[in-house]
Amino acid sequence: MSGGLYSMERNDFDQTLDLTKIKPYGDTMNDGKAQISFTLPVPCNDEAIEAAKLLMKKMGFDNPQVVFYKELTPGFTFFNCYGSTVHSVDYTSIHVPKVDSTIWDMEETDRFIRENIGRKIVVVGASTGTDAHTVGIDAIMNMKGYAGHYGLERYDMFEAYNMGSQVPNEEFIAKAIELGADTLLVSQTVTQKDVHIQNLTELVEMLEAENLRSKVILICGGPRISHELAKELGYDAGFSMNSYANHVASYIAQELDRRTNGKN
Ligand code: B12
Repeated sequence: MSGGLYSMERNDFDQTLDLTKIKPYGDTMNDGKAQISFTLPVPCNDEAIEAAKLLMKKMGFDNPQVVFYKELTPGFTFFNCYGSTVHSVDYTSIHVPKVDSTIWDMEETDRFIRENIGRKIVVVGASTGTDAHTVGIDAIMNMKGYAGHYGLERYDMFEAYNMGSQVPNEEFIAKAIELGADTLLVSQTVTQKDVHIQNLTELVEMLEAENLRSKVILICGGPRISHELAKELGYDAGFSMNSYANHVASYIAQELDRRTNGKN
């Protein structure tokens, strides 16, 4: 389409974007439209639908609409709702702490380790505590990797040991001592009732008690882990969704180089 009307509309549309007050984009800029899903612990009936809409209003959504609902099991109703949020955020004031390293591919990282560390880096990883999710730690460590990124087992210059899931912190530390690990990789997926915080904190405390904390690069990862949270909990770095083996591998190589060779 080459009509002037279309380009004019695009122009008007773009000019309404104010990065200090961003809202969800639905059909038009600043309409604030969002889709929310939740379950209410009440039977599936008209009163449940009304309750869902009232809740949406209390959550700051104008014009709430229930677009899908279904009984999950007697006494529980699942909802998909749409609404326009009245809230906005100042995008320009946001600062997100990030892992400080240059991201390399597998070959570059191997070459860097060979030239600057001069030996293989020993990495022990596990999904610890009660956490049974293995896919995240496998994605980072397994030979075949994930989404086109080979895992640490594939690297020439990493000695990678994946202990799997539901590994108690005591066993994890014992393995790290046995293998003389340079780096520990912890995966935490389940965050219900803050179980990940307790578990991640316990590991740091146990490492400190063994006088090991400062001797290892301690890294955690998972869908709800951020670098900021990881630092708060006493870890050196945290990795979240869309992170791959080469991200963590480059970080480990550069961090170990900083520590071993005193570089900044
Ligand atoms: C598969 C799965 C399961 C399987 C796990 C099988 C297995 N062998 O792993 C089973 C059925 C066992 C399971 C059980 C449970 N699950 Co489950 N599960 C999932 C599911 C569908 C996919 C998770 C997954 O594999 N993602 C793919 C991987 C590649 O992504 P990832 O883990 O985020 O990993 C990436 C990054 O986070 C990062 N990363 C991860 N770890 C690490 C570590 C390091 C060191 C680094 C650097 C990076 C890194 O790198 C990875 C690649 O990018 C999710 C929902 C979803 N769609 O995500 C729910 C989900 C994770 N499960 C959930 C829940 C609640 C449970 C149960 C508690 C359910 C129950 N009531 O019993 C149990 C818990 C069991 C236990 N004791 O842990 C919730 C978690 C909610 C929360 N925040 O707490 C989710 C989100 C589902 C939901 N929407 O409610 N689950």
